[in-house]
Amino acid sequence: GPAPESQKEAQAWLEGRGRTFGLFIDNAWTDAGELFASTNPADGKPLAELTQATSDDVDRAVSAARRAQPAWAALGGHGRARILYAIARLMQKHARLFAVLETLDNGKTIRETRDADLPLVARHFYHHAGWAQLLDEEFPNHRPVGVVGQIVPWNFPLLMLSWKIAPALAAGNTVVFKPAEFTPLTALLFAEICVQAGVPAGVVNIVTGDGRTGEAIVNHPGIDKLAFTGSTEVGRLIRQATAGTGKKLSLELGGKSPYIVFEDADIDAAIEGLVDSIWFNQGQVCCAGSRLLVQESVEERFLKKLKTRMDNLRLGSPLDKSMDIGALVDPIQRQRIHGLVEAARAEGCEIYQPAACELPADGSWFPPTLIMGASTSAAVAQAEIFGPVLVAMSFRTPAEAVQLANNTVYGLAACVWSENISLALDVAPQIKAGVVWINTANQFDAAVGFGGYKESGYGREGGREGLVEYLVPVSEDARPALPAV
Ligand code: TXE
Repeated sequence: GPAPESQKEAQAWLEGRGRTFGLFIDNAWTDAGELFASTNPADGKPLAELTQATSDDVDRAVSAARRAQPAWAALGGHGRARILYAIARLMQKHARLFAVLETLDNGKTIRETRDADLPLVARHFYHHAGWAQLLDEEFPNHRPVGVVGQIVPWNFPLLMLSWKIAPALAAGNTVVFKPAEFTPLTALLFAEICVQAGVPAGVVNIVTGDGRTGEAIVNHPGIDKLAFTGSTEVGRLIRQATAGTGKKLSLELGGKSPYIVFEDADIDAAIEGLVDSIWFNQGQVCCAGSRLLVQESVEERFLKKLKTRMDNLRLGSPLDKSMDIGALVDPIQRQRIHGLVEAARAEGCEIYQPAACELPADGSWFPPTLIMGASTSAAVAQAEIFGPVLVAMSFRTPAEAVQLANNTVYGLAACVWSENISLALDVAPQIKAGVVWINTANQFDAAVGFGGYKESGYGREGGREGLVEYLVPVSEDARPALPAV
């Protein structure tokens, strides 16, 4: 596993705070309030107690953010860049502690937190430090939106934090941020990093709690913009709640992304890409390639190889760095996924799970699962499962592949595998998805806008497009008058 020192460091960090946390408002910790627990999903044991922030707490956080915003904007791009670079460097310095803490709280493997999440988090802060420096030059006729409310899910707790907080701060906004109730710990460690990096009081406020805290943020009149990543259902509620309020809104919601394999694809590479696409983070990924569309002529060969590859996936202790598959975030998710898979079985689908895959006795686990023979309208073929469950379907022609790919309410991501680049380039733009990867999967970069179409939401995160979400054009009357000649 990871160096025992990092594990000891994580435990020491929790113990040092008495395993009980208040809220981070105005660069200070409040006393703990009504508490809820966050558990380690790999063994079901409690890790820490967190404060359920009330509407009054949210009000205090928003007030702090409002007081801090003018000075933060006035600091200028270079001043903010200096602080964002400091955050990036501190994230790298403490990357192991963050990775272990994230793995303990979320259940995802240490290989992922160490090799994927943390490097991308640092990259987001570096990238947006660069934007802060360029801001005056690139966006002379824009100003920050003001105070931003940000609500994220539990699947990439720290990475989603960086996607939200880095561009908001670069653009001169201040934030009230809420991590998901299952995975609040790395956000609280991040609060300490902000203080060390010299973030002024009130610029970053972190409130923990469940959907009630989220609603208090959404409905607060002192919030100028909301950025939400989570379920389509809650995204819809937020859109309704903010209609007519003038609040700016960006939503990154669910997905049911197609993974298209043509008969001339490099099959071995496509299998490895698929493993990454659907079993990375136990399939709890908004852009997971959860629908395999494979050309009929190679279907049998592909599925045979896929099953062999599934047999070799290692599931177990997330802190063991040789593991491919960790725990699901919470038993609630296990129950939900189990229900969907059993419904498919009852409808006559064939279900494949590696025979040798033993699940640990404690904690919330689900084996890698392949569902075959589902109709295109079946729940497992249409609903976001958000677990390690792949649904396989076949097609005959490129036109049919495109039709099936677009046959959901979502439009977040897609993969196209073919050695015929003309075919791939012809098919890709016909798929209504925010990102289409060709002969690869799960490529992310802070410089590239990420987001969806249809019920996957709107707005982009990352790069120039993502930054614009945190800016508004300067109104005519706010522009300095031209000097008289
Ligand atoms: O999401 P929620 P949950 C999907 C996925 C998953 C299902 C449920 O299918 O199984 O949603 O997950 C906060 N106002 N995705 O329940 O509820 C909540 O506290 C304001 C896909 O965890 O959307 C958390 O911080 N906020 C998705 C955040 O919203 C509210 C990632 C997300 O929680 C709120 C997550 C309210 N009324 C779930 N209710 C993806 N595609 O990335 C809850 N919250």
